[in-house]
Amino acid sequence: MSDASGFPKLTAQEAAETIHHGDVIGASGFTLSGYPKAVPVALAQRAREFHDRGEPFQVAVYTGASAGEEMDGELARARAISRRYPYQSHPDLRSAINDGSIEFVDFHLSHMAQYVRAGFLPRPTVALVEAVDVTPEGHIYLSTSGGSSASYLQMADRIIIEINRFYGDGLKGYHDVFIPAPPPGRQEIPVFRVSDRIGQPFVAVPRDRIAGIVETEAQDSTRPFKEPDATARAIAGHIVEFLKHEHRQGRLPDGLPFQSGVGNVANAVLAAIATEPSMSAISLYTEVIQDSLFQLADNDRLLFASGTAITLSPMAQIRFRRELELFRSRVILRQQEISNHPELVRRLGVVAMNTALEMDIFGNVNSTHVLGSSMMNGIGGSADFTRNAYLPIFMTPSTQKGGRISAVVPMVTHVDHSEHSTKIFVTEQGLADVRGLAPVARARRIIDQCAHPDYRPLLIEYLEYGLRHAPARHTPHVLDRAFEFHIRYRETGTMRV
Ligand code: 0RQ
Repeated sequence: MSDASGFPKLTAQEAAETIHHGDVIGASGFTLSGYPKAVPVALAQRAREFHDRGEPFQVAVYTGASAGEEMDGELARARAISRRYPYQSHPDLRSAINDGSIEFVDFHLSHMAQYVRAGFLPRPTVALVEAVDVTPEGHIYLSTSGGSSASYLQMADRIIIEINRFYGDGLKGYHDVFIPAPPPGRQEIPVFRVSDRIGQPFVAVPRDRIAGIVETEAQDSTRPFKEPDATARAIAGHIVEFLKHEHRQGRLPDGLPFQSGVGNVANAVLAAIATEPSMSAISLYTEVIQDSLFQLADNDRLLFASGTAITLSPMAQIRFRRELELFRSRVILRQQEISNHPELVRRLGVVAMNTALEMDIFGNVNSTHVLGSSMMNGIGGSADFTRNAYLPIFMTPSTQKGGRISAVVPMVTHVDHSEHSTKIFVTEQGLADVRGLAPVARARRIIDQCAHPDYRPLLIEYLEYGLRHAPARHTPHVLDRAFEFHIRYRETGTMRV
């Protein structure tokens, strides 16, 4: 049977049968949005059948970022993934990575497509993408995420498209697909305003590579947002006060766009901007557009939103579907290489707000590795933005696990964002602006403003001890004590003494 576009219409199972052990799948999907939802489930089943017969069946999976339960959960549990790049957030996939059975490489998201095109990574043999439409000439209209799909689609031998009818044609026109030329011939990427469109609303592929179409009608399997708790509200409050202060000082020009990471705290900060009477309307130049889009729009605070994915809670997806026409002129979805591009982040003057697992007194940030070895999600786009932002902000609650873990530690156990990139730190305790401060002054400010009172004396004692005993006073670390918080946590279950 064929679709109106002339391509074979397949069941998910038939599509999965075209995928073989050893294939490299370049898939759509970015932070639980716009990922394929039917074929991965059938592929997991196919892998289990192979394994039951004692035969190997594993594929490498590249995406934009994290995919939902139907893909990352199913494939991980079926032991169907050999390698996974460049970001994930599913608990079952995470545990397979941490038990060493899946090779995971944690890339800066802006690098992924270029690395694949350059041949640094094995070429995708199959592209598996979710779209809302495909035309007979092979123009594919992606669904809720851009990710790295355009590059995967252009490189793969075989293309399988899941046409998801949940949003329908209303989502057509949201994407702006642009792939930069390879160096050394590359020119500037001509985005000068957040709203600039520079490409096509579809990905064009040779039609003979489209192996078939699978129809679905399913929402992205996101979770509802929690109402911001007191900690999230306090963090958001400090950031809003700081932004107002910077504006009054003439250091924060009107019109700079914001990037905000994923999660409840990030969403709470944008919600606070939306409801603060003295803030003016803002643009987003971000990777993930979350529910705060609506709060900004409802409060007349949204100028424009550019991202690579629109990741909405289940209720917000229903609202978005209803209001697709309304938002069409105010939202662009780009490829992640463009949404996160250092050139553009620097040019546009993005104010970047990301979340840390832990930060150290000298300003290094760990966003990815618990106790230095367990992968959480990945660096994602946080460094694409932080390193190049006009103003980079890191936020986190000052403690975790009922106060047993301090987010401010003497030395982080893994460095994602070094002291050279970071500038502003926020916890519910307060905000530390360390611009221009040398390491010791920076440490005093971070301890004073951000550490939980239970941990402040321990951190001050470490710093003073270092000033007396470290080999140098510039960054007075004492190597045999630098991980004492973490070691104490491992041995006693708390970082407290
Ligand atoms: O554990 O799940 O058991 O409750 O980590 O922490 O406080 O719920 O915070 O969901 O905002 O995630 C950094 C992981 C924060 C995320 C991180 C434990 C904590 C909890 C989650 P539980 P919270 P969030 C845009 C930008 C990197 C990528 C990025 C992230 C769980 O923001 O992945 O920024 N960032 N991308 O208890 C041990 C610590 C801990 C800790 C927190 N110090 N030690 N456990 N936890 N701190 C998106 C993309 O790029 C795609």
